[in-house]
Amino acid sequence: MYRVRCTWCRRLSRQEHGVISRRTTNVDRDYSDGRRARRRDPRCRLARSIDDETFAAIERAYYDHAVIFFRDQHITPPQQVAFTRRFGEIEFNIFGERWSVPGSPEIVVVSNVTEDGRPIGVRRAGENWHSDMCYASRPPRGTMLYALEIPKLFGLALGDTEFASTAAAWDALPERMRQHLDGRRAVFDFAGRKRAFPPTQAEIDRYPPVTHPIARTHLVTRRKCVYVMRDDCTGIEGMEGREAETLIAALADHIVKPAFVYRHQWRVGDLLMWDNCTVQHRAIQDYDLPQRRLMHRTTMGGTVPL
Ligand SMILES: O=C(O)CCC(=O)C(=O)O
Ligand SMILES: [Fe+2]
Repeated sequence: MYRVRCTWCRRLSRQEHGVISRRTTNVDRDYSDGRRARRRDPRCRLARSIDDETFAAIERAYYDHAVIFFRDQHITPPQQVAFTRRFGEIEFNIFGERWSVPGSPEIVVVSNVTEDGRPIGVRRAGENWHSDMCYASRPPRGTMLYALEIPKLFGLALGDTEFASTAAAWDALPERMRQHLDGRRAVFDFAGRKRAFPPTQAEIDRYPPVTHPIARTHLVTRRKCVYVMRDDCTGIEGMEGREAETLIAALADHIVKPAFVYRHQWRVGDLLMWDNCTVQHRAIQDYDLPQRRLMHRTTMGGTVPL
Protein backbone atom coordinates (compact mmCIF):
# COMPACT_ATOMS: atom_id res chain seq x y z
CA MET A 1 0.00 0.00 0.00
CA TYR A 2 1.32 3.43 -0.82
CA ARG A 3 0.20 6.98 -1.23
CA VAL A 4 0.79 9.10 -4.26
CA ARG A 5 -0.65 12.29 -5.60
CA CYS A 6 -1.37 12.03 -9.28
CA THR A 7 -0.89 15.41 -10.88
CA TRP A 8 -3.19 14.45 -13.71
CA CYS A 9 -6.21 13.43 -11.69
CA ARG A 10 -5.14 15.67 -8.77
CA ARG A 11 -6.19 13.18 -6.15
CA LEU A 12 -4.29 11.83 -3.22
CA SER A 13 -5.00 8.21 -3.73
CA ARG A 14 -4.43 5.38 -1.37
CA GLN A 15 -7.12 2.79 -1.54
CA GLU A 16 -7.42 2.51 -5.29
CA HIS A 17 -3.71 2.34 -5.94
CA GLY A 18 -3.36 -0.15 -3.10
CA VAL A 19 -5.94 -2.41 -4.68
CA ILE A 20 -4.19 -2.19 -7.99
CA SER A 21 -0.85 -2.96 -6.44
CA ARG A 22 -2.12 -6.14 -4.80
CA ARG A 23 -4.18 -7.50 -7.65
CA THR A 24 -2.44 -6.39 -10.81
CA THR A 25 0.91 -5.95 -9.29
CA ASN A 26 2.67 -5.48 -12.57
CA VAL A 27 0.90 -2.22 -13.35
CA ASP A 28 3.33 0.67 -13.32
CA ARG A 29 2.26 4.26 -13.16
CA ASP A 30 4.34 7.30 -13.80
CA TYR A 31 3.21 10.77 -13.00
CA SER A 32 3.84 14.03 -14.72
CA ASP A 33 5.66 15.38 -11.66
CA GLY A 34 8.32 12.76 -12.12
CA ARG A 35 7.36 10.57 -9.16
CA ARG A 36 6.76 6.95 -9.75
CA ALA A 37 4.71 4.40 -7.93
CA ARG A 38 5.20 0.79 -8.68
CA ARG A 39 4.63 -2.66 -7.32
CA ARG A 40 5.76 -5.79 -9.05
CA ASP A 41 4.67 -9.33 -8.89
CA PRO A 42 6.18 -11.65 -11.46
CA ARG A 43 3.04 -13.78 -11.29
CA CYS A 44 1.00 -11.10 -13.03
CA ARG A 45 1.19 -11.65 -16.76
CA LEU A 46 -1.08 -10.31 -19.42
CA ALA A 47 -0.32 -13.44 -21.43
CA ARG A 48 -2.47 -15.37 -18.96
CA SER A 49 -6.20 -14.93 -18.76
CA ILE A 50 -7.15 -12.13 -16.42
CA ASP A 51 -9.99 -12.64 -13.95
CA ASP A 52 -12.85 -10.16 -13.88
CA GLU A 53 -11.79 -8.56 -10.60
CA THR A 54 -8.29 -7.89 -11.86
CA PHE A 55 -9.61 -6.60 -15.14
CA ALA A 56 -11.94 -4.20 -13.30
CA ALA A 57 -8.93 -2.87 -11.34
CA ILE A 58 -6.96 -2.36 -14.56
CA GLU A 59 -9.87 -0.55 -16.16
CA ARG A 60 -10.27 1.67 -13.11
CA ALA A 61 -6.58 2.61 -13.22
CA TYR A 62 -6.95 3.32 -16.92
CA TYR A 63 -9.84 5.71 -16.32
CA ASP A 64 -8.11 7.35 -13.36
CA HIS A 65 -4.79 7.97 -15.07
CA ALA A 66 -5.43 7.75 -18.83
CA VAL A 67 -1.94 6.29 -19.40
CA ILE A 68 -0.94 3.03 -17.69
CA PHE A 69 1.71 0.47 -18.52
CA PHE A 70 2.79 -3.02 -17.68
CA ARG A 71 6.49 -3.89 -17.59
CA ASP A 72 8.21 -7.11 -18.58
CA GLN A 73 5.44 -8.68 -20.64
CA HIS A 74 5.95 -11.55 -23.04
CA ILE A 75 2.85 -11.66 -25.18
CA THR A 76 2.10 -13.11 -28.58
CA PRO A 77 0.02 -11.18 -31.14
CA PRO A 78 -3.12 -13.28 -30.38
CA GLN A 79 -2.65 -12.58 -26.65
CA GLN A 80 -2.43 -8.83 -27.30
CA VAL A 81 -5.57 -9.04 -29.43
CA ALA A 82 -7.36 -11.00 -26.67
CA PHE A 83 -6.37 -8.42 -24.02
CA THR A 84 -7.52 -5.55 -26.26
CA ARG A 85 -10.83 -7.36 -26.79
CA ARG A 86 -11.45 -7.28 -23.05
CA PHE A 87 -12.10 -3.56 -23.54
CA GLY A 88 -14.69 -4.16 -26.25
CA GLU A 89 -14.61 -4.38 -30.01
CA ILE A 90 -11.36 -3.75 -31.87
CA GLU A 91 -10.95 -0.85 -34.25
CA PHE A 92 -9.16 -1.53 -37.51
CA ASN A 93 -6.69 1.06 -38.68
CA ILE A 94 -6.29 1.93 -42.34
CA PHE A 95 -2.50 1.52 -42.09
CA GLY A 96 -2.99 -2.01 -40.80
CA GLU A 97 -4.21 -2.91 -44.27
CA ARG A 98 -0.63 -2.45 -45.46
CA TRP A 99 1.32 -3.21 -42.28
CA SER A 100 -0.30 -5.76 -40.03
CA VAL A 101 1.17 -8.78 -38.28
CA PRO A 102 0.72 -11.90 -40.44
CA GLY A 103 -2.28 -13.79 -39.04
CA SER A 104 -3.30 -10.87 -36.78
CA PRO A 105 -4.92 -8.19 -38.96
CA GLU A 106 -5.94 -6.34 -35.76
CA ILE A 107 -2.29 -5.44 -35.06
CA VAL A 108 -0.55 -2.61 -36.88
CA VAL A 109 3.24 -2.82 -37.00
CA VAL A 110 4.86 0.51 -36.04
CA SER A 111 8.53 0.35 -36.99
CA ASN A 112 11.43 1.99 -38.79
CA VAL A 113 12.84 -1.41 -39.80
CA THR A 114 13.22 -2.45 -43.42
CA GLU A 115 13.66 -6.01 -44.64
CA ASP A 116 14.96 -6.64 -48.16
CA GLY A 117 14.70 -2.89 -48.73
CA ARG A 118 11.00 -2.79 -47.81
CA PRO A 119 9.50 -1.24 -44.66
CA ILE A 120 7.97 -3.80 -42.29
CA GLY A 121 5.73 -1.25 -40.55
CA VAL A 122 4.50 2.33 -40.39
CA ARG A 123 7.54 4.59 -40.17
CA ARG A 124 7.56 7.89 -38.22
CA ALA A 125 4.03 7.16 -36.98
CA GLY A 126 2.55 9.90 -34.82
CA GLU A 127 5.49 12.29 -34.78
CA ASN A 128 3.27 15.34 -34.23
CA TRP A 129 0.85 15.77 -31.33
CA HIS A 130 -2.45 14.03 -32.05
CA SER A 131 -5.20 11.77 -30.79
CA ASP A 132 -5.59 8.56 -32.79
CA MET A 133 -8.01 8.57 -35.71
CA CYS A 134 -9.62 11.84 -34.61
CA TYR A 135 -10.63 12.21 -38.28
CA ALA A 136 -13.08 9.28 -37.90
CA SER A 137 -16.71 9.76 -36.90
CA ARG A 138 -16.10 7.30 -34.02
CA PRO A 139 -12.47 7.70 -32.96
CA PRO A 140 -11.04 4.73 -31.02
CA ARG A 141 -11.50 4.79 -27.28
CA GLY A 142 -7.90 3.86 -26.61
CA THR A 143 -4.70 2.48 -28.06
CA MET A 144 -2.17 -0.11 -26.86
CA LEU A 145 1.48 -0.31 -27.84
CA TYR A 146 3.62 -3.31 -27.05
CA ALA A 147 7.37 -2.71 -27.28
CA LEU A 148 9.39 -5.46 -28.98
CA GLU A 149 12.52 -3.48 -29.93
CA ILE A 150 13.61 -0.10 -28.57
CA PRO A 151 16.46 1.93 -30.13
CA LYS A 152 19.45 2.58 -27.88
CA LEU A 153 22.52 4.79 -28.00
CA PHE A 154 25.27 3.52 -25.69
CA GLY A 155 22.57 2.15 -23.39
CA LEU A 156 20.37 5.25 -23.55
CA ALA A 157 16.84 4.42 -24.70
CA LEU A 158 15.59 6.59 -27.55
CA GLY A 159 12.21 6.81 -29.27
CA ASP A 160 10.20 7.91 -26.21
CA THR A 161 6.50 8.72 -26.46
CA GLU A 162 5.04 11.85 -24.87
CA PHE A 163 1.50 12.16 -23.53
CA ALA A 164 -0.34 15.39 -22.74
CA SER A 165 -3.43 15.46 -20.53
CA THR A 166 -6.24 17.21 -22.37
CA ALA A 167 -8.33 16.97 -19.18
CA ALA A 168 -5.74 18.85 -17.10
CA ALA A 169 -5.48 21.33 -19.98
CA TRP A 170 -9.25 21.92 -19.84
CA ASP A 171 -9.16 22.36 -16.04
CA ALA A 172 -6.46 25.02 -16.42
CA LEU A 173 -8.37 27.11 -18.96
CA PRO A 174 -9.82 30.42 -17.79
CA GLU A 175 -13.60 30.46 -17.40
CA ARG A 176 -14.04 32.91 -20.29
CA MET A 177 -12.25 30.58 -22.69
CA ARG A 178 -14.30 27.58 -21.49
CA GLN A 179 -17.48 29.51 -22.21
CA HIS A 180 -16.13 30.50 -25.61
CA LEU A 181 -15.46 26.84 -26.46
CA ASP A 182 -18.56 25.20 -25.03
CA GLY A 183 -20.85 23.95 -27.79
CA ARG A 184 -18.34 24.66 -30.58
CA ARG A 185 -17.27 21.99 -33.05
CA ALA A 186 -13.97 21.67 -34.88
CA VAL A 187 -13.57 20.21 -38.37
CA PHE A 188 -11.24 17.17 -38.54
CA ASP A 189 -9.75 16.25 -41.89
CA PHE A 190 -7.87 13.00 -42.60
CA ALA A 191 -5.83 14.77 -45.28
CA GLY A 192 -4.74 17.51 -42.84
CA ARG A 193 -1.82 15.66 -41.25
CA LYS A 194 1.49 15.15 -43.09
CA ARG A 195 2.53 11.51 -42.98
CA ALA A 196 5.70 9.63 -43.93
CA PHE A 197 3.43 7.34 -45.96
CA PRO A 198 0.80 9.66 -47.49
CA PRO A 199 -2.59 7.99 -47.93
CA THR A 200 -3.95 7.41 -51.42
CA GLN A 201 -6.91 9.41 -52.74
CA ALA A 202 -9.10 6.30 -52.36
CA GLU A 203 -8.10 6.10 -48.67
CA ILE A 204 -8.76 9.82 -48.16
CA ASP A 205 -12.20 9.38 -49.72
CA ARG A 206 -13.05 6.80 -47.04
CA TYR A 207 -12.73 9.53 -44.38
CA PRO A 208 -14.65 12.63 -45.41
CA PRO A 209 -14.16 15.57 -42.98
CA VAL A 210 -16.11 15.28 -39.71
CA THR A 211 -16.83 17.63 -36.81
CA HIS A 212 -16.34 16.89 -33.10
CA PRO A 213 -16.99 18.99 -29.99
CA ILE A 214 -13.94 20.99 -28.87
CA ALA A 215 -14.98 20.62 -25.23
CA ARG A 216 -15.30 16.85 -25.29
CA THR A 217 -16.76 14.99 -22.31
CA HIS A 218 -15.26 11.62 -21.38
CA LEU A 219 -17.98 8.99 -21.58
CA VAL A 220 -17.11 7.33 -18.27
CA THR A 221 -15.28 9.85 -16.07
CA ARG A 222 -17.41 12.78 -17.37
CA ARG A 223 -14.26 14.94 -17.33
CA LYS A 224 -14.08 17.65 -19.94
CA CYS A 225 -11.13 17.47 -22.33
CA VAL A 226 -9.82 19.84 -25.00
CA TYR A 227 -10.21 17.96 -28.28
CA VAL A 228 -8.24 19.99 -30.81
CA MET A 229 -5.16 19.11 -32.87
CA ARG A 230 -3.05 21.46 -34.90
CA ASP A 231 -2.68 19.34 -38.07
CA ASP A 232 -5.95 17.42 -38.14
CA CYS A 233 -8.24 20.38 -37.35
CA THR A 234 -8.77 22.50 -40.41
CA GLY A 235 -11.46 24.83 -39.05
CA ILE A 236 -14.16 25.57 -36.50
CA GLU A 237 -17.81 25.50 -37.48
CA GLY A 238 -19.32 28.96 -37.80
CA MET A 239 -15.97 30.73 -37.31
CA GLU A 240 -14.01 32.67 -39.86
CA GLY A 241 -10.83 30.93 -41.12
CA ARG A 242 -8.16 33.18 -39.56
CA GLU A 243 -9.90 33.35 -36.22
CA ALA A 244 -10.33 29.55 -36.14
CA GLU A 245 -6.67 29.02 -37.06
CA THR A 246 -5.52 31.28 -34.21
CA LEU A 247 -7.78 29.52 -31.72
CA ILE A 248 -6.71 26.02 -32.84
CA ALA A 249 -3.03 26.99 -32.56
CA ALA A 250 -3.48 28.55 -29.10
CA LEU A 251 -5.33 25.50 -27.76
CA ALA A 252 -2.90 23.02 -29.34
CA ASP A 253 -0.02 24.88 -27.64
CA HIS A 254 -1.88 25.04 -24.33
CA ILE A 255 -2.51 21.26 -24.23
CA VAL A 256 1.18 20.41 -24.50
CA LYS A 257 2.50 22.74 -21.78
CA PRO A 258 5.11 20.89 -19.70
CA ALA A 259 2.86 20.65 -16.61
CA PHE A 260 0.43 18.45 -18.54
CA VAL A 261 3.01 16.18 -20.19
CA TYR A 262 4.32 12.74 -19.21
CA ARG A 263 7.19 11.28 -21.24
CA HIS A 264 7.48 7.52 -21.42
CA GLN A 265 10.91 6.00 -21.81
CA TRP A 266 10.29 2.57 -23.25
CA ARG A 267 11.71 -0.76 -22.20
CA VAL A 268 11.37 -3.92 -24.23
CA GLY A 269 8.34 -5.79 -22.86
CA ASP A 270 6.31 -2.67 -21.96
CA LEU A 271 2.66 -2.80 -22.85
CA LEU A 272 1.30 0.72 -22.51
CA MET A 273 -2.24 1.89 -23.12
CA TRP A 274 -3.73 5.35 -23.34
CA ASP A 275 -7.14 6.98 -23.53
CA ASN A 276 -7.65 8.92 -26.75
CA CYS A 277 -10.08 11.40 -25.20
CA THR A 278 -8.08 12.28 -22.08
CA VAL A 279 -4.62 12.48 -23.66
CA GLN A 280 -2.86 13.39 -26.88
CA HIS A 281 0.50 11.88 -27.74
CA ARG A 282 3.50 12.12 -30.03
CA ALA A 283 6.41 9.83 -30.84
CA ILE A 284 9.89 11.33 -30.50
CA GLN A 285 11.88 10.62 -33.67
CA ASP A 286 15.42 10.92 -32.27
CA TYR A 287 16.83 7.68 -33.73
CA ASP A 288 17.50 6.11 -37.08
CA LEU A 289 18.70 2.82 -38.55
CA PRO A 290 20.69 0.82 -37.58
CA GLN A 291 18.85 1.65 -34.35
CA ARG A 292 15.66 -0.42 -34.60
CA ARG A 293 12.27 0.28 -33.10
CA LEU A 294 9.45 -2.24 -33.33
CA MET A 295 6.02 -1.90 -31.71
CA HIS A 296 2.74 -3.78 -32.05
CA ARG A 297 -0.31 -1.55 -31.87
CA THR A 298 -3.97 -2.34 -31.26
CA THR A 299 -6.89 0.07 -30.95
CA MET A 300 -10.17 -0.24 -29.09
CA GLY A 301 -13.40 0.76 -30.77
CA GLY A 302 -14.94 4.05 -29.71
CA THR A 303 -18.16 6.03 -29.86
CA VAL A 304 -19.26 9.34 -31.33
CA PRO A 305 -17.56 12.07 -29.21
CA LEU A 306 -19.94 14.10 -27.01
O1 LIG B 1 5.29 4.98 -31.85
C1 LIG B 1 4.84 5.67 -30.95
O2 LIG B 1 5.46 5.94 -29.93
C2 LIG B 1 3.44 6.22 -31.08
C3 LIG B 1 2.94 6.13 -32.48
C4 LIG B 1 1.51 6.55 -32.56
O3 LIG B 1 1.19 7.69 -32.62
C5 LIG B 1 0.48 5.50 -32.47
O4 LIG B 1 0.82 4.32 -32.48
O5 LIG B 1 -0.70 5.86 -32.39
FE1 LIG C 1 -0.95 7.86 -32.44
